[in-house]
Formats: sequence, structure tokens, C-alpha cells
Amino acid sequence: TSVLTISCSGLKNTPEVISAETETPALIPSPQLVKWGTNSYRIPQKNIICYNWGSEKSVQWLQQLLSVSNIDSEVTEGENCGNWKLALNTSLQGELGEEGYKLTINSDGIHIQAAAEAGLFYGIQSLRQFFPAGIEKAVSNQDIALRYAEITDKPRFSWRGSMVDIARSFFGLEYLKNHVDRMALYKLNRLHLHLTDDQGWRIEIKSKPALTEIGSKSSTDGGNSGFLTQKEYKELQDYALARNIIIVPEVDMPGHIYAALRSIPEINCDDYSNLSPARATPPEAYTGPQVGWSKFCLEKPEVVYNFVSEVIGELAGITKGPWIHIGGDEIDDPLYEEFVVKADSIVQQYGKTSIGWEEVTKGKVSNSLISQEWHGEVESVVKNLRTIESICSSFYLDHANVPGQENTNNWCKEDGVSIQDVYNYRSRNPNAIGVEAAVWTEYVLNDEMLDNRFWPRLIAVAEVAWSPEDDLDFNDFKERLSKQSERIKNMGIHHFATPGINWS
Ligand code: TNX
Repeated sequence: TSVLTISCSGLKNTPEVISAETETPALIPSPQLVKWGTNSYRIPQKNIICYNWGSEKSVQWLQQLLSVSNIDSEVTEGENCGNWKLALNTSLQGELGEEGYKLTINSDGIHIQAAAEAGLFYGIQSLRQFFPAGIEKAVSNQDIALRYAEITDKPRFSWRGSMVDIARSFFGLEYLKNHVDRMALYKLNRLHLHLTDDQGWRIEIKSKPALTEIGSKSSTDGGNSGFLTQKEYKELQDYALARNIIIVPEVDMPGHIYAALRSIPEINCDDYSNLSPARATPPEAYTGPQVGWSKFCLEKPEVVYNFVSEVIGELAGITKGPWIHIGGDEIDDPLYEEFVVKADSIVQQYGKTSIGWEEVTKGKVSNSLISQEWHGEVESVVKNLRTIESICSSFYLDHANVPGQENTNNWCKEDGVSIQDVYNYRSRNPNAIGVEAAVWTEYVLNDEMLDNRFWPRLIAVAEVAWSPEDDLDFNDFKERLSKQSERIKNMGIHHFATPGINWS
């Protein structure tokens, strides 16, 4: 869509005000501050979107929102020339940061202000939740009334993430783009891709074609295999960035590495020499759920660090975000600490910041490293490292929605991780920059199952990540979630039908 510019003169706004009946929108995540008005603004036949320099992309998002509702709009650059106003105003930076916004709906129309593009985008995402649920499947609506409101909003945490394990079972570009769309509505902004594990290697590395020629063709038992080409990775990345979501790629090392070991003989201690000269026949794929049994041959540092450097180098080269995740979980080796320190420094050599699962903080990693906490042990706090909270009892969504749900892990919490367990998470860690929920896919074999694990629990993650802690109220959240059920259905999400939510 291109931005059409017309002159503002001669067009008269005829706002129609209707009163009372319009329901209070069920906003999730709950904004920092809302003042509801009693009346509503009925969207007129003729609409003008008025924007200032820098907000062109937001104009397109707003136009899209209006066009799926079959509402005609014209666009003009200026200060005060339409019933829809998008205004970038850098002087709001102090109050709103990059991602905050102000949204006002009154008899003059709709006004969104922010200090940066991300804030305008989130203002529009909030506005989207004022529209009828039908817009999520492009059902046009003749008569839309937007409840008067005055919102001032900004996130609690800068890191609001979800992790998809595409290594155990592969989920490709189409699923991930959908996932990004859904994340964006709830103001989540980091998509962590667990790209490699014992069961599969999922990212093209041009200097090491065997990684995908061999390593991508397997998966967990019953799951999907495959990989993202670099072209697809970049396409996903740009798609996500347009929605304020940064991709965080993970290559899990030095354990969880069997798919690479079977593809590249040299990084094994025995070179698979027993298989020579028929190296063309790799050892069998691994399709089980066991963890902690494979590792690089750390006694061959030259070969291993050369491999790590080439892989990280290529990945850094195609990654626009500032982070590379080096994994580092669940492995025991006398050379482990030395490895994570080197891997961290390799990431930095390529101009990126490392993230690792919390075990990496056992090593003398740099103080720029971000520790992703899944048990929440103390090292990172003592070392004063920034953390991402993925504590398994609240954020491991591979665990059951309700006790006894099939095809789930239960090692962290036998009864599963309920939506209330997610919602009740309270960070006690002053170094936390945010939260992230993970779905590991040893038992998640298709799109429906992955949807079922993420949704609606990821919506609770979004609220915990965004809304002020003092405002978190589970009963109120459940009511708003119930009111969003039609919207969720219309987005095509195969969500779990959480008890206690009205899914009508
Ligand atoms: C632990 S926690 C893992 C994953 C498994 C998951 C299953 C962590 C960093 N690693 O390898 O898939 O448990 O719940």
C-alpha cells in the first residue's frame, strides 16, 4: 500500500456521537492508565488520516485496519487535518519511551501520539481491540463505534518474548509469520528461535551445507523436519521487524548438538572414523526426547572453535537484532566453562551480544551477557548480569495446560503450568529485563498442537510482561480474555479451551 497525499482543505468532519451502549473494550495487555468516556465515536463515511513526518509506516497499519473494515480513508500530511491523527513527537520520549503511546478517542476522532514508530504501532494495536472482533477475519462492519477513552500506556519490561523450538519439530515460515502477527496484537516483541538441537538443524549455513543436507532431515518422533533458508530467515525477520518484533536466533552449544555431530564428522572426538570411507552414510538420526547426552569434542578446540566461529559469523551476518543466543544448557564437561567464555567472545567479535541459558553464568562470561533463567538460581544475580525470566513453573508452555494433558512435559511441574501459574508470576529479580515463554516441541508435532500450547497462555505472558505489576488481577484478566474469545477464534488460533474462560 502506498501513502496517498491529498490536501486537507474542504473536507468537513461530521462526527456522530452515540451514547452509552458500546461495550468497554477488553484490552489485553491492560494499559497503564485508561480513562473511559461514556459516549462513543461512530466512524463516519469519510475519513482522513492526518500524519506527520516519520509516521508513514503507521499510516499504512491504520489504513489496513480501516480497509479490512471497508472504511474509506484518505491520507494527508499535517498537524490537525483529519479525524484520525498519528503524531510522532520525540519530546514524549521521556514520558513514553520508544514503545509507549497515548491514544485519545473523543468527539474529534482518534488521536495517537508516540515518541517513536514502535509506540504508534502499539497505539494502533490497542485501537484494533476497540474494533469488533470480525475485523480479525476481515468481516466488514457497516457501523463501528469506538468508545471514548484516554489512554497513556507504556510497557513494564522491554523484553516480552516467546520461544519456539523449531529444532525438535520444524515449524516453517508460514507458521512463524502467523505467530508474529498474533504476538504483535498482544505487544510481544521478541521471537526467540531455538534453531538447533539433537533432533534437527534448522538454519541454512552456506559454508557448511551438510548441516542442512543431513542435519535438517530428521525430527522428534512424529514431528516435522525441514529448515529455514537464509532467504526465508531474512523474510521472517523483516516481517517481524515491521511489527516491532526482533528475532533472537539460538544455536544451542556445546550440548544439544547431535544433529550437527552427525552432519560434520570432524567435530566429534572419533571423526566417525569407524564409518570411513563411507562418510556419506551418517550415523542414525536421533528422534527421542532425552537431553544432556551429546556434545562437541571440546578436546579439539581448534576444530570446534573454527566451526563455532563460522556458524556464528554467518548467523550474525543475516541477523539484524543485537543478540545471538548460544544455548549452553544441560551439559556436563570439564571444558564447559572455557567453552561458554569463548563462545561469548566469538559472538562479540561479530558485533552481537550473547544470551545463554542460565548455566552459562558458571563461566566467567562478559558482563554484557544476558542470562535466560529457567530455574532462577543465583549466579546471575550475584554477578549482576541482566536476565530474561523463563522460570519453568510459569513459562514452560510445553507443560500441560491442565493436569494430565497428553503429549506434554511435566518435569518442572507435575500438574502442568496453568494460565494462572503464568499470570501469577512475580519477578523477584532486580536485573530482569523481561520475561519469555518457551514451547519445547519433543511432543508438539503439528500446528494445532503448537497453537494449543501457546494460546491462550501466551496472552497471560503478554500481560505480565507489559502491564504494571500492581494492576495484575487474574479475575479481571479472565473476563477480558473471555471477551476476546471471538477475536482469538477469528484469528484462526487453535487454542486450548481453558476452563474458567467463556469460549462461546
Ligand atoms: C529443558 S531448560 C530444556 C530443553 C527441553 C525442555 C523440556 C532448557 C534450556 N532445556 O532442552 O526441551 O527442558 O521441557
